[in-house]
Amino acid sequence: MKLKVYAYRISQPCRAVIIFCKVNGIDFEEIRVDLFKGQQLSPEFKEINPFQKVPAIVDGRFKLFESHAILIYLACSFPGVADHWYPADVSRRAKIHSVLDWHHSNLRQGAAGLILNSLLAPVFGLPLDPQAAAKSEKLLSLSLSKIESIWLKGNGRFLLGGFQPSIADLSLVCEILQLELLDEKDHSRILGPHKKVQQWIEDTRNATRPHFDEAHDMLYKAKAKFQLLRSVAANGERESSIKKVLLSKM
Ligand SMILES: N[C@@H](CCC(=O)N[C@@H](CS)C(=O)NCC(=O)O)C(=O)O
Repeated sequence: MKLKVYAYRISQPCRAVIIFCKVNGIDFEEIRVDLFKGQQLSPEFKEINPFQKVPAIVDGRFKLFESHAILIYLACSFPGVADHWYPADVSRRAKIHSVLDWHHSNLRQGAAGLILNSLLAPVFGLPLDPQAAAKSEKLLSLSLSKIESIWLKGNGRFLLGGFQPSIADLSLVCEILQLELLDEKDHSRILGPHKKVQQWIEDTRNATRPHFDEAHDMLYKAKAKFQLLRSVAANGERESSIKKVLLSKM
């Protein structure tokens, strides 16, 4: 039976799983769970992930959620996945786990917190929260500095000094790509100072082409919609307009 991937491509961990499957020739069926329509809350999806979040997979009778666990499972159980994605060497593996664990309480909190509180909250029935957005931006900027000074400090092109990407590169780069939804000024304020991060994003994109751009297509469409919204909506209308714009077909 074909692997099933439950995903919505606006979600960064979903994009990481989809890109990984495509780059490694893993045959899968993508099942869209539209977060903007609340499909993750359906009783059917709750049977697959009781936490009602994407991504999740079903492989035969085996169900799994949490993108990092999914990437590790796929790397270990599907033949033909190149070693650099999740090396057999125990120390290199452990270093990858160390980056992935750090990611969840640092980069992800910063980037996802910023986008949620400054842009997406109304889609989930929540108010925008500029104070929470500012706090998230601080954590995000600090996380980007740490990535540069710790994991990208050597001559390698990828995290931990490698010349080929691992699942950690994919997970972290997909997280950062959601910043595309910000307006140009905020995007350059945050990413502009981090030249090594910018180069690493490009290297990861190049190493996973054309799947990287294809998986991000929905994000770029949402970006274009937000740009339009910024140019037409006065401040007062913005929150209700965000929801309308994102619920229109992507
Ligand atoms: N740590 C989880 C995060 C999963 C997650 O937060 N998914 C979000 C989309 S990025 C989601 O499904 N949100 C829907 C909701 O919270 O209702 C992973 O890496 O898979």
